[in-house]
Amino acid sequence: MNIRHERISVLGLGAMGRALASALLEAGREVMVWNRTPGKAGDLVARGAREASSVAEAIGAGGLTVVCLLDDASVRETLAPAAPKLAGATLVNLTSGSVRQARELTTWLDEHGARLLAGGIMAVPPTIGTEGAFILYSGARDLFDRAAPVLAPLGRPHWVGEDPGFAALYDMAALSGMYGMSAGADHALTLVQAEGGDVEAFKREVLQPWMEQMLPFMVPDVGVHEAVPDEFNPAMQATGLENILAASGEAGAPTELGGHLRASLWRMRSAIR
Ligand code: FVH
Repeated sequence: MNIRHERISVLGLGAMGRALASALLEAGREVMVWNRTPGKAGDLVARGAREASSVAEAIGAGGLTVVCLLDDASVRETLAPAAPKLAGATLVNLTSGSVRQARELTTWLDEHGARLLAGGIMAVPPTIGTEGAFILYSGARDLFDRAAPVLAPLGRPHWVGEDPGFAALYDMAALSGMYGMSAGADHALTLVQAEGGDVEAFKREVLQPWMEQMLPFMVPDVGVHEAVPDEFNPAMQATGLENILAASGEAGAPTELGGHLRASLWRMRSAIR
């Protein structure tokens, strides 16, 4: 197979779908695009993409079909009318969804004679195709081996197993980690502002250097809650978390913003008992 000339169809031209199609065009791939609402393909067509008039036409163009829509329901809604044309097709679903949804879509496509490589994008539209971007894939290894070189311009391909649900599993888990950090930063700024601190100086001079200092320890040292090591001193950490929650109460921060603190407190208290 000539990788450069592998045909790729992209279903979905939202912010992410457009970034994917753009990176593929940039890498010299033959790209066909489709979007539910017309009028989003103009710049891509000007750069050499062909616009399909139907989902079936896009899937029938041969090669890989990358699906990047809002959610699982929109994927099902989009693929259902094209079901009779799916036999022999290879789809790569980069739409966010759950483990169960990925497994069920694999089964449904299999029943229609098509194969699925499930994916999870670890990037945002502006970072697609840049050095840090990577994409999780799960499903049959031979599918991954075929698709990875073709899709490499989107971000480093990383296979996480045969179970089609695993790309979604690792994607959701990694996002949970990211939102945890973001919630922590959000709560921190709320406290500083509520008590009259200089938010910009705090961000620049305290929060960012502190988070940068701790990040290398956070992931390697974290464990599941049953196994908080003694050297973590869970009793000390529980007292510390109670202090932060008390400070949060004094500052009048919304209770919901401290959810990550209560989760950590629960974890430390569980480890003490
Ligand atoms: N953007 C991001 O930062 C994140 C990064 C990580 C991965 N996500 C996931 O990527 C999927 C698409 O996200 P998006 O950013 O492209 O989202 P939108 O710009 O909102 O575009 C949504 C597209 O989905 C189409 N669509 C929605 N509903 C339907 C439907 N019922 N039938 C067919 N297509 C549908 C929509 O079409 P239209 O509104 O233009 O007609 C857009 O093409 C998503 O899973 C993220 O979680 C992105």
